[in-house]
This record gives sequence, structure tokens and C-alpha cells, in this order.
Amino acid sequence: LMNPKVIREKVLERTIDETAMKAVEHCLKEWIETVWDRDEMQDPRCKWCSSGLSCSRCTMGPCRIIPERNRDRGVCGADADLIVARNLLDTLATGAASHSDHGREIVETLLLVGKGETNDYMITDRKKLFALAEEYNIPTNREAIEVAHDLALAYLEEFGTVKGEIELTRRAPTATHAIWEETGILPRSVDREIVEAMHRIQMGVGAHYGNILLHGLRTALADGWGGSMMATEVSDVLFGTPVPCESQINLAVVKEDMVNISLHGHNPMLSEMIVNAAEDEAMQKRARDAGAAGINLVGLCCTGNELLMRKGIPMAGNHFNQELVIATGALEAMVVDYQCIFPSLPRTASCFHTKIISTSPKAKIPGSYYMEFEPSTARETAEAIVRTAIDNFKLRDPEKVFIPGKPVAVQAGFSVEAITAALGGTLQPLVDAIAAGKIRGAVGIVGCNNPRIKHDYGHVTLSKELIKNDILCVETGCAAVASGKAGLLTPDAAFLAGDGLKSICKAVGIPPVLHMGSCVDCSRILVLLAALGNTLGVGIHQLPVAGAAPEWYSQKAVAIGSYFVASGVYTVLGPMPHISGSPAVVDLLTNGLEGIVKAKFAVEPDPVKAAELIIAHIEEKRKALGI
Ligand code: SF4
Ligand code: MSK
Repeated sequence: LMNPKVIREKVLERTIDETAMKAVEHCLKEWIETVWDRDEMQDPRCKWCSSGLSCSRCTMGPCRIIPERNRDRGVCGADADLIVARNLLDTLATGAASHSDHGREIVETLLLVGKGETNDYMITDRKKLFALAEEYNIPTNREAIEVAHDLALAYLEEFGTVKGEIELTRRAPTATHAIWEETGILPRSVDREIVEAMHRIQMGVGAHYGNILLHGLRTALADGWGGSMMATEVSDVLFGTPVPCESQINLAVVKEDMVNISLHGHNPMLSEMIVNAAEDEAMQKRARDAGAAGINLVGLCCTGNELLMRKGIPMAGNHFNQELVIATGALEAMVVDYQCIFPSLPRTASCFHTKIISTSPKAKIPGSYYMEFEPSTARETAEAIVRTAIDNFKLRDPEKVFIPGKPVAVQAGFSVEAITAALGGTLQPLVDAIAAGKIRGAVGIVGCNNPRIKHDYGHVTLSKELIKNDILCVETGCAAVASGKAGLLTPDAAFLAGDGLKSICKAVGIPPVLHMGSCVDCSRILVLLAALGNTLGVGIHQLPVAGAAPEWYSQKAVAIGSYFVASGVYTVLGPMPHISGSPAVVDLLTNGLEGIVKAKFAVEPDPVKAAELIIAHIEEKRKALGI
């Protein structure tokens, strides 16, 4: 048995999420392995990999740069700067590809709807469909289904367009768009930039670190203003544009007397269908016949965020809650699509009766039950999954059930449309509040969990520091979930804000931290920034705003951070990327980019210090605007 004192120390080191603390303690006592145990097992980390100085790009290598032994170049002659830059572009392009491939699947579903080839999906937000179509000069004086067909084709073309630029980049303020054109980073098409990134990192192509990293910015813009933006917009058309809704959050949303199904991953296409299937009276009866009080769906990570935003489905937690929710012993099934899913989940589930159900041909997981999802048979698959979970209820061992604590209330659903509506139909009141100094500025806090930072501590501390200083926080992904668990996503949390922000929150009835959705919904933050810039007649880089990813881990977060910076948003990262082996790369990203895109990165793992950097930046921008 592990010493109780050691258990206590580990719990306190690992998380600030109160239900997670109890669950971590439970896992340590029961010897259920979690991400933190594996993190400890990986120490000490390879110092060359940590600083980006190793390369295994070709079979002349692997190579390491070890200056103290005069190993300044790999076998091909690549120096430290080049190796670090190539590794970073590889990471960024992986993230951009992940978001954009997700986006493509959603757009393809819209095309199925447009062709009349599916009965399972439909147009939910007709008004938004028509507004999006108008951006592409698609006639709207006809049936929605015809408009959907043409919009889907126009969007699919953005993945490989030969027009020379992605149309959606035109949403940016003129001054921002001009910077992209002048610096040669205006993205030409989504796939093209990602493919070119892969080409540039082939041995013997990109040889200058700066040239490689500038292409990284172009690839990131293709994600933010392309792949991710299309994912968000079309998800709204198909499933509804989010409006403010109330729900609950943390591990305690799992219910002892119900069939519990968690929905984990990123793509809302299957999970929306599971919500419909679970509401079906025949399924509810099946659950009651199995001895349960009903079916309880709970979200995780960004699939969870999508469902929370649109349907008010309760959220079990963020990235580091994924194993802990299995450890409640009360989960009949965890349905996963792709991205951020620990490949070891079936191993965790093997301690319990929980079935991990994988659904994507792109993400088959050994040890999981595979039920392939296709849009054309979506409802059928969703029903089969719900039945599997219900039938698994009888195998639950009541002795193993451990559901910690009580859920916390949250308000989510703050799409740009919802924020605008809450302000009375225009963003002018927000601009006025910023100009009057009641709100000093706004910060997008995004990204993941990472064992290098105590679970949720980075997100929650930064959010609290900023709202205390009258800075509105808009959040997505696991950052938003962390704030939710800490009670920051309710209008009542306004008491934690400074007097100015508090007065606005009270007048409008909104929380000081706004949940704007999933990772691809960072594109909503771009749309909000563009609207603010256009309202004020300035570029995004002139706005008193910033970005932060206090606990990021993912390649996708590298793409997000990079499109924030390329769009003119000063962005502070918590964990250091693997670039410290090249002072030149570090200097370009944290200094030199200012002269190119008028924004830069900073790295600060301490969220209190990160808040100080952001506050200083916002005040500087205010001064430059003369407000
Ligand atoms: Fe080594 Fe160059 Fe090959 Fe990388 S690309 S493994 S540095 S030879
Ligand atoms: S789920 S990318 S851990 S935010 Fe989008 Fe969370 Fe980061 Fe995955």
C-alpha cells in the first residue's frame, strides 16, 4: 500500500479540481495508473529532445546537436536553428491538419445534406447558412438545401482553391489582411499550406529557420481562418448556433442510478446523434428495464464542449479528467472519435466494466470496441452504441462505484452571435466599455492540460487574475472547462471581477469568463476580434487584447497560438515549446515577429506573472489607441 502521506502530497501536486483530487487519491489507493504516473515514469526527459535539438527526419540520422562536443550539425549539415525550426513546423502542421481534417468532415456532411443523401442531419440554423452563403455570393433566394449544397462545395474548394487566397481571410480587418499580404503569409488554401509545410521539412528543402517559421504562420492562418473556421460555421448550421445555456460540470455529473455514457473527442457529428438516440423513449425504457433510472450523457474535452454549448449536456471535465471519469466505476461506455484521447484508455477501463467505443477509421484503438461511424448511417450507429451501454449496466460492480463531490453550475453557449445579442444586437456597448476603461481589454485563454503545470491551476489562476483587473476572458477547450469547474462560468462569479467588469457583467447578466466552445471554436475568437477591429476601424494588432495557453500540450495548440500571433495577438504560453536549443528561433518568436506581424509570443509558466505580462501589454495597446 502507498503511504497515505505520499498519496496526499501527490494529490496536492497534481490538480486543483476538487472532484479530481478525490478521484486521483482513489486511483493512487487502488493502483489505477493515470497520466501523472506515466509522466513520473518518463523522467528524466531527454535534454536534446526537450530543447528541439534531435532530428530523426531521415535514415542518415537520428542526429543530435551537442555543442559541447562540437557536434554542431546533423549528418546532412543541418544546424541547431534549422533542426529546431523544422521540428516546430512539423508540430504546427500536424495541429493545423487535425483541425482542418475535422473541418472537412463537417463540410462533407453539409454536402450530404445538400444532396439530399441523409435523413439523419438537417439544416438547423437557416439564417446562418444564408449569411455564410452571401459571403461567397451564393444566391439565397431558393431552398435552404440548395444553398447548403453550394456552400459546401465552396467551402470544400477552400481546401485546395486556386483562387490564391482563402475567402474567409477577408473577414479580418483591412489592416490585418494587408499585413498578411505584405509579409507573404496570406494562406492560399488549407491543404496547400499543410502539404507545403511537409515539403519544406523534407531534408534538403527548407534551410533557413526564419523562412521555415514564416511558412508556419501561413499554415496556422490556413487553419484558423480556414479549416477551423469552416468546422465552427458548418457545425452551427447543422446543429445550431450556440445561445447561453445552463448546465453542470465536473466528475460528479456522473449519476449512480443511471446508465452513464461519456462522449469524448472533438467532432460533434456522432455525439449529436447519440444525444438524439438517447432521448428516444424506446431507449429510455430499455434503460429502465435494465434497472437504471435513465440515460445520462456526459461530455469530455471538446466533443463535450460542443454538446455543452448547444445542448446543455453536462460536462465531466477536461483532458486530465478522461481517466478519472472511468475510475468512478459508474461509466457504462466512453464513446470516442479523435484527438486528445489517451491510447491507454482501454487499459484503464479494464479495471472496470466500462466499454471504450472507438468510432473513427482514423483512430482505431487496440482494446476498444469498434463501431464505425459514417454520416450516412449515423442514427443507426448511435442507437447501437446507446444499446451497448445500456446492456453493460448490469455488469457494473456497485462496490467499485466512487463518484466524488458535487457538480458545479455553469453557463455556456457564448458564440459571437450570442455575445452580440446579449449586448443588444451590436458589439458597440463592448467597444464603449473598453473605451471608457470599465473593461480594460479581453483575453482569449485556450488549450489543454499538461503535467508540467498543476491540472487547471494555470487556467484558473490566470483567469482570476485577469478578471480581477477588469479584463474580460473568452475561453475555449480545456481552459473553459477548467474555469467552469472553478465556478467562473456563472454570472455570480462577477464578484471576483474588478468594479468595471463587474458592473458590465451585472448589467448584461453574463459571467466574467465566457465559454466560447471547443478548440476549433478558437475561430470564434478570431471572428470576435475581427468584428471589434472592424467596429473600431483598426487592425487586430491594435486592439487591447491578448491570447494565452497556460497548460497547452497539443500540436493543435501550436497551430492556434501561431494563428493568434499571425493575426496580431500577443500570446503567452505556459509550457515552453521544444525550441530552447536555438536562441535564434526563440528570439524570432518572442521578439522578431513583432516587426513582421506586429505581435509575438512570450513564455511564462507562472500564471500570476503571465497575467502581469498581459496586463502590461493591454495597457500599452490602450495608450497607443489613446483610450
Ligand atoms: Fe540527421 Fe539531417 Fe537526417 Fe535530420 S535530416 S536525421 S539532421 S541527416
Ligand atoms: S480537447 S487540444 S486537450 S484543449 Fe480540444 Fe483540450 Fe487541448 Fe485537446
